[in-house]
Parts: sequence; C-alpha cells; structure tokens
Amino acid sequence: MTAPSILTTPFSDVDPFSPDVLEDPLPFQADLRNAGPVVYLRTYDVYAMGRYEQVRAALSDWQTFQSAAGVGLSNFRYEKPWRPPSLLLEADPPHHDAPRAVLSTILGPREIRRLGEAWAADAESLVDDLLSKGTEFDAVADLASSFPLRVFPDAVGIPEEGRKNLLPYGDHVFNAFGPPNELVAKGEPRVAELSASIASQCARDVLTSEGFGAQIWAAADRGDITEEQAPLIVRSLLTAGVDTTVNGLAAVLYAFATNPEQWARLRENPALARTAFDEAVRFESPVQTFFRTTTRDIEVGGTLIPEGKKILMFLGSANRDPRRWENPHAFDLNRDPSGHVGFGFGIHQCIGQHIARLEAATLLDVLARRITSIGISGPTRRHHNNTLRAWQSLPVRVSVE
Ligand code: OVV
Repeated sequence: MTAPSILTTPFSDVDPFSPDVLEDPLPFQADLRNAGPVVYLRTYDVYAMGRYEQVRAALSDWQTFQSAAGVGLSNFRYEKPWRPPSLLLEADPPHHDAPRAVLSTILGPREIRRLGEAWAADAESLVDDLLSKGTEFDAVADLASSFPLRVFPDAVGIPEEGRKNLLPYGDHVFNAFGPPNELVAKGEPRVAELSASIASQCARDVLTSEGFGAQIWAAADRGDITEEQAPLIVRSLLTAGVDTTVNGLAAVLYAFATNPEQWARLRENPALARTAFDEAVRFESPVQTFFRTTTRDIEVGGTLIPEGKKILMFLGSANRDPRRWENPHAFDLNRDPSGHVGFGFGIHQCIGQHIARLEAATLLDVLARRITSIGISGPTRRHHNNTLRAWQSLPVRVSVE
C-alpha cells in the first residue's frame, strides 16, 4: 500500500475477498489501518475504511452512506439485485422505519426473555447428550451450529422441512455481498431452490401461531406493515439469524479454547457470559464487512469520496484498531467490549443482537457449569465466506467434573 500524503489517497491492489485474506484477514487489516483513514481499493473501484473512528462515523451517517443501493459490492442503482432487497438491511428511512419498528419490538430484550427458560433446558439436553458420548467433539457441528438450529427455527415458527436449507442459504447471501468470485459461483446452482424454500417458509399459513413469524403477520393485520412486507421481514430473520449466531458461538468457543485462563474466569463468574460473547464478537467479528453507497461528495480523513461510490467498511478491522482498543488482539473478559461495531452501529445495528446474546449466554452458562477446561484437540479449519469470518471445524477436547 502506498503511504498517505496530502495530495493522494492511499490505494491498495490487494483483493480482500481472495482466499489468502479470507483465511487470515488480520495482516491485511493492519496494512489497511496503517495506510490511512480511507484507502482506495483498485481491484474493485471502492473506498475502504479500516479504522474504528471512520467506520463508526460512516455507520452513524445513514444520510450520506446509504444502504438502499445495496450493502454489498453490487450497486443497485445500476445492477438488478439477485433477490428482492431486504426491507431492513437494504433500505433507508422512511421505508426502513416501519419494518424496523415492528421487528425491534418483537425481538426486544423484554419480549424474548421468556424464551430463555425453554432454551436453557434445550442447552442442558444438548450438552448432556454430547458429553455422554465423550469428551472430544467438533465445537462447530456439535455446539455452534446445532444449538441455534435447535432453538431459533422454533422461535420463528417455521416447519421442520426446509430447516436444512437455512445455513446454505445464509452462506450464499453473505457471499453475494462480495464480488462475483468462486465463492458466489459455488452457491449459484442452488440459488433458485434455496430461495424458493426460504420464501415458502415465510408464508402466514406455514408459520406456527406463537413465533416471531406469526407476530410479524399480526403486525400486518394491525396495519403497522403491509401484507406484502410481512413475508420479506420473516425472510430477514431466516437469512440473518442463523449463520451469524453459528459463527458468533464458534467465535466464543474458539476464543475460550485458546485462552484457558479466560475460561477459568468465566467459571468463577458465570455472569461474565454476556461480556464474553460481546468480546468474542469484537475479537472475531463474525460479520467482517458491509458496504454503503455515498449519496453526495464527502471528505473523510483528507480524501474526497465522490457521490455514488461504494464504501467498504471493515467492521472486523475497526474492532481491532489499536487507536480505539488497548491490546486489541487479546480476548480479554476484563475489558469492556461495548462500543464494538461487530453488530454494526446506528439505525441498522443488528436487530437480532438480543437473541444472539440470549443464545450465547444460555449455552455458555450450561457449558461453564459442566466443563472444567476446553482446548483445541486437532487441526482447525476455516470456512471461507465473502462476508463472514467462519469456522468449518473446531475439534476440541473438554474435561468434566
Ligand atoms: C444483517 C443481514 C444480513 C443478511 C440479510 C439480512 C440482514 C436481511 O435482512 O435479509
């Protein structure tokens, strides 16, 4: 990368979506932060932000950094979106307001509290079954993906068939925010089938009468949203609610498996479970990046970004920016991770974050009581995705009392 100067914007020819960077994005992110507050990525003709200050400022200024032109590389002003745009993620006020208000009530911290007790029993039986089979297992397959898949589809109220499509669909959606590379091509053969499966699960008559899905349809009956909006809002839950929590749980389990003294701290004080999860979201940033599009010329850190340009915000890099975080590369339950941008920031900040925290706290609570130590027992494997920092496999060995 070139050094910043008054006359030129630093640029980079690195492809942040290449396999090497996806395997380990940290060196690239350090270069990006060091190159300047804004770096032009010549590979894609986009402007990148890797520092906390600018990422957070851009997330906070939805008027200048719009979402309605898409939050991936594709610019919806010129390119037809591959699926009907999300009414939440890919919308700005005023269209964004009603869907956001309806869903944030349904997923609010008080509203979801009742789920915690049922989920605790689910976590208990999942961990019981797992430990009865032995003390070596895969923390991704056996915990991080099995727990959300056990509790979340029931909370939404979708039928049994089609649940197996949630992770593959999410994986493709998060790939599709990136450039049309091999990861996107790999998903393309199943797009029609998976999209149809997800859409069929959003219909009023297939949803159970109690879940989030039914509550979204009830909001349509009240006139808070339209009947056309309801199924797309259910789709947002099914799209954004599974791969994210799976990788958030994988992140916290990996962080503990590689930081045994932090596991000991959690066991001493199980109330740290929520802090631990947010610290893991900061540390690993399961959602690494999102784009915005400028609605006007704007100067950021000495660079004039023209109107209509795509801006790539590196949430993961902002969450490890030494300008903001002391010892950013340490997973540390002593720190206050609040203010991290792993859930975004501003009007689009993750609407499911309370669900994610409840899932994580419920599972960690059971694990912390049963497992005295956890460590990596074999080769770990990343799963590459254009947006997600994900794990394919985390072999662990645990000790129990
Ligand atoms: C945050 C997020 C990720 C992916 C999809 C959606 C949201 C959506 O609303 O569909």
